[in-house]
Amino acid sequence: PAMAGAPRGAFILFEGVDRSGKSTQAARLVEALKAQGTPAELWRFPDRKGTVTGKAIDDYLSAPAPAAAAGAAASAGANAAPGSAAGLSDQAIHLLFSANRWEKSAALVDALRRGVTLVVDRYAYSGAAYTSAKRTPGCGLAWCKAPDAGLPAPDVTLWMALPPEAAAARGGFGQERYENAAFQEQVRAAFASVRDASWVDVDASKGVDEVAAEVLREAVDAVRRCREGQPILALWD
Ligand code: NYM
Ligand code: MG
Repeated sequence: PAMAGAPRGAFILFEGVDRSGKSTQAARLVEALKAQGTPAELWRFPDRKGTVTGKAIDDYLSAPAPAAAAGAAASAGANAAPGSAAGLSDQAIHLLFSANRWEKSAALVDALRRGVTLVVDRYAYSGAAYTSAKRTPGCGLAWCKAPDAGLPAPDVTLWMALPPEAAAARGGFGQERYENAAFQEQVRAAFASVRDASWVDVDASKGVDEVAAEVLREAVDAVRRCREGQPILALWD
């Protein structure tokens, strides 16, 4: 761990639709940073293991979604057993995803202050994009963003830009809720509404090595800015 007064680590975030290569690139980036002597850790949200909310979120995501139109496919299973996370309302699951981040926020800031660079796979932008894409009455963008306002903000957000055709060609969606092409396109549109000054576009349709090189350039730049004293900002404040 770095001594008090040592430069802080950077909060490097990956965002994108499912299958855009976030997890692959995040893992590679951590290794690349460590190889050049930058202490780095891989974090991901939802954090399914190290939190009290993680198990409920995992149950919700792995419960079979009701088969129907895109909107319905994203909604809660109406026939879920009482007490099961599978049947949570869109509002309740949204707040659990947010709480899952708040559970880790103090540890996140602590790690940054100890000089550890955090490479994070999804965060509050995913939260706002996935829930607002459901188009649930009353759950517009402002409602979706409110519970995450004040969280530590990323120093750079790497948007894994992948055209719909390229995403479709990758196919191979898993069995989780939200993993269907129609809903993913609604999510993509919602992401466009939440982008901010921290965002940098990465062409995720390129080969893995090319993407990794571009990602590393942006990450090294963020690490340098943080070393030079860029403060930790609050999200959406
Ligand atoms: N997801 C993720 C949300 O709906 N809200 C959130 O706040 C976050 C962080 O969880 N399809 C969704 C997006 C994903 C799903 O994430 C699981 P992953 O990275 O695909 O395992
Ligand atoms: Mg996924």
